[in-house]
Amino acid sequence: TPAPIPVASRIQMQHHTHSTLTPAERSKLLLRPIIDSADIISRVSPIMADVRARGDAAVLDFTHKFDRVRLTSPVIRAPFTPEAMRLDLQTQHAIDQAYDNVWRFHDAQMDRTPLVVETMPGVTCTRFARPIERVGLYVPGGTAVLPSSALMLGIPAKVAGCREIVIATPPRPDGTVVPEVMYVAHKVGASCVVVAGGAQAVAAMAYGTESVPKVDKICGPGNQFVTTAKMIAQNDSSCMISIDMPAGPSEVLVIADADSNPAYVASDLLSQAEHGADSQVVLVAVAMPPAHLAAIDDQIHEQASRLPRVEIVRQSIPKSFVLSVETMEEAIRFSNEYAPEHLILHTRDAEKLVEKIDNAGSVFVGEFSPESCGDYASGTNHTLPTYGYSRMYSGVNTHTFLKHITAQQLTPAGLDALGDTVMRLAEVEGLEAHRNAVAIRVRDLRN
Ligand code: HSO
Ligand code: ZN
Repeated sequence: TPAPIPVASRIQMQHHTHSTLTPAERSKLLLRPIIDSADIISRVSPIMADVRARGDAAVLDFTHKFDRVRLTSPVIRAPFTPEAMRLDLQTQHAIDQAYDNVWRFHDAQMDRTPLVVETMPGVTCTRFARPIERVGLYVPGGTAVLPSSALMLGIPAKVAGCREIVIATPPRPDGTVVPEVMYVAHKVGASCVVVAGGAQAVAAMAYGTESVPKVDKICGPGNQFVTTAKMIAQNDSSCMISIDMPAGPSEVLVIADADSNPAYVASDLLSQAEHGADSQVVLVAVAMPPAHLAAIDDQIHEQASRLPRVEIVRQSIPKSFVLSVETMEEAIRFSNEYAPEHLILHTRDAEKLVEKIDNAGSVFVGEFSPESCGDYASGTNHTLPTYGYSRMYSGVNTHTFLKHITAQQLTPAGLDALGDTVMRLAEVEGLEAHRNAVAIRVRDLRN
């Protein structure tokens, strides 16, 4: 038998048993780590103010300072050169297939037919969608290159019909942008790639610079600086932009029962844990025999030890936890309260549980549906609400890049029929001009 692994180096999640938790302990498990937003705001605000004041020069200075690259222009304009997007065939094929699936799913979401409702005879209300004209898509760099994020943002923007798509992403040490991102930028028809990251990239797209187009909406994941910059820009009426959603570190909650495959469960937990030291990973184990739980623990340690990003996992896994519950109802209740970004169901009859899910960014049903497929290529979007925001936010989708306009048309008979109601309500509110706008017409109609 192999020597036992020293406790200190064992990569292991914390264990809790639901039935022994106090209400306070249970509430604590539902919380995410608190982010010190005041500190981040105080660091991000001056960067944004500087980009707003000095434009390109400020962006280039921050890129020099934070990415250690001296660029001559912060923008690569389309058409992009073949060299900038040169890929091996296998990578290109993988991107193409992912593109097709994500396109298919997001194209099906497109709102092409106006809604027309005659609410009463002669009163017709309609609603129709229009693309947001100019959008800025932030594609993170950092510890991993993420061309998949360019796909997940660029495809719905293109399906929606946005007139200008701007992609921002930090440079590599040599000052170039990874060819995978350039290739996706080309496929989605981006007008330019802003070669900058962090708050400076968000500021450039929010305020516009000499070379960076000002956009109407900024979408995409990012670290706390990017997220804070998006929030600041959203609250600054001088730039008038909206954002997709607030964002925190990436998360997964796995519900597994005694039927689950320990190796598969561990692999899913680790695929999330490798994202960052702050990744949130939760396993809710339903009526699971101790030996089964131990097998999952062993798999986590063994698989993690072989990962190139084991040092990240070593930080995220010990902050993560397993919660043992007795019933599936308890598991679902906990998951709905936690409101995870990703929910994976490693249970018997997983598809029957889906209707009980009230809060989650995206659900992965059954043991052959790893989160990785949704992260890259099955068709669903991977830009999802974290931090419990799946209670009230949807993930990025085609509607993220659309807004709806309503319209109405009343016939003379319709106005005659509705007029008294409107006039009475205007009277109640003491708004005589409102009442008059109807009265002046019905007087003609009724004479
Ligand atoms: N799981 C991440 C998305 C991603 N994974 C990108 C791999 N690349 C947040 O949903
Ligand atoms: Zn992922």
